[in-house]
Amino acid sequence: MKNKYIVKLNSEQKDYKVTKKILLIGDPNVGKTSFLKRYLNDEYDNIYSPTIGTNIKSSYVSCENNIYKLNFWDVSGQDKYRNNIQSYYKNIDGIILMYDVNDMDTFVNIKYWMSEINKYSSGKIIVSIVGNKFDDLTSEYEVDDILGINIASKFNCKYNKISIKNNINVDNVIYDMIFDIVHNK
Ligand SMILES: Nc1nc2c(ncn2[C@@H]2O[C@H](COP(=O)(O)OP(=O)(O)OP(=O)(O)O)[C@@H](O)[C@H]2O)c(=O)[nH]1
Ligand SMILES: [Mg+2]
Repeated sequence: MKNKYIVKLNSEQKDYKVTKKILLIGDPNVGKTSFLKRYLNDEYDNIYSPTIGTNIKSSYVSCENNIYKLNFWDVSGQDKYRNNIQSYYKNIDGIILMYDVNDMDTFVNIKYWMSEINKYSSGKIIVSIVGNKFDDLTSEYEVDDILGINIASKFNCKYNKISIKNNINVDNVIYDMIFDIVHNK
């Protein structure tokens, strides 16, 4: 298990080795801001309040005796609140591309978000396609699991299904990504 090598550090760390930039993108209301609330503070809010522009939040992880600072860029899914798109994609190490398993449109738009990634980013980037709101892993949803698996394989990305509400698999998305970033996979 890769994840046993990674430890989340909640307090400010002065002696980190390097900063990694992780971008969260995807349609409005899929759960990007909720993801960070859960990962960073273990909080969850039922009320949707759209992100305006971009919010940057930091945290730290240790991986194999080194500490990494993570800068998360939480970008609005609404075009009208997004500007200076080039700056989001500058020097990124990882992207969390999220959709809502109850909303097929947000899944169909993965193609749009992938084309944006290809247009604005360069270099080696780990992209994780994340299907959120799998609140009950045994239930059926509008976007079937297999569709997520297939699109991730088509675009050569990672795939994770999560529920931020029920705290299923959220931290693993980050741990998985950091492991691959550190090992330059
Ligand atoms: N059922 C369910 N609802 C969720 C889950 N995660 C988030 N939500 C809800 O979905 C909505 C998502 O809100 P945000 O996280 O602000 O969405 P966002 O992707 O940041 O949206 P923009 O900032 O507009 O791009 C909120 O009402 C959350 O309560 C989940 O795992 N399950
Ligand atoms: Mg948001």
